[in-house]
Amino acid sequence: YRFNAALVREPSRSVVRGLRAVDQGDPDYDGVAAEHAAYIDALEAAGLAVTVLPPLEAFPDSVFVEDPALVFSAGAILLRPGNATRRGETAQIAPVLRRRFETVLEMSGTGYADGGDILVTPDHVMIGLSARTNAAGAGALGACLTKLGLASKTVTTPPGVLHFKTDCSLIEENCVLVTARLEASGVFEEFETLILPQGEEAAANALRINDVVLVGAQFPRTIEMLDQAGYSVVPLATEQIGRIDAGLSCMSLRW
Ligand code: CIR
Repeated sequence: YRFNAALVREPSRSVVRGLRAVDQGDPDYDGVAAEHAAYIDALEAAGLAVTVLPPLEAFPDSVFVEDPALVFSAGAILLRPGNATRRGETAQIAPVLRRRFETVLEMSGTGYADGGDILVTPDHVMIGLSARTNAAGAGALGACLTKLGLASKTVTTPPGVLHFKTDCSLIEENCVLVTARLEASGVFEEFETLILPQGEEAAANALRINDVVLVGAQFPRTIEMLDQAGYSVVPLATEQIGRIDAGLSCMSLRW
């Protein structure tokens, strides 16, 4: 969670048609844009140099740059997103990453993987199987990670949950913020855990950046829990992007 730089993409007007599992009504474009602007401000305040890419009207979900690629200081990996409507986002972000990273790897084969399913921990990279990341994709991604000198392990996402990181985030080298349903799977046995209060599961996709933790502002009990645990919490509105199943990690790539 120690980073110097981040890449984000401005939401397109088409963001109102973004994918969602349950329709709670379209997000409002101006609302998404405001949440995104506040997110950029928070990344900068946390010490990151933020590069802002232009919007892509043809890809409603392209504001979620975390999904088509993974970045590390050692290099980047281009992913093949699990939902067909998002697959073209990789070709859009590839040249940007090639300009910045000497090593840019591509997954072999035809499997797929979304960045939202990848949790980077100090010892290994966890690859969550989900409707967006299949076994073939996890295998191909694992091979790319090996080339970058990173160990990985494949884990499972609770049924019906969009991404592995919909339900967890790393907030300390050895501590994760996690939903009770994911914690019950035993995947974080070697970690300390902070369990999300019942009813605030959607706060699990928080984002630790340097000395602060970005958390959805509409989750007061989670904010209080983190505050009491000694974290410096930055609450950010996520109500509009939340309508298209997004939280705080999805809107940036960090390294
Ligand atoms: C999607 O379904 O792909 C988008 N509406 C939400 C993606 C959220 N991404 C993430 O959590 N990494």
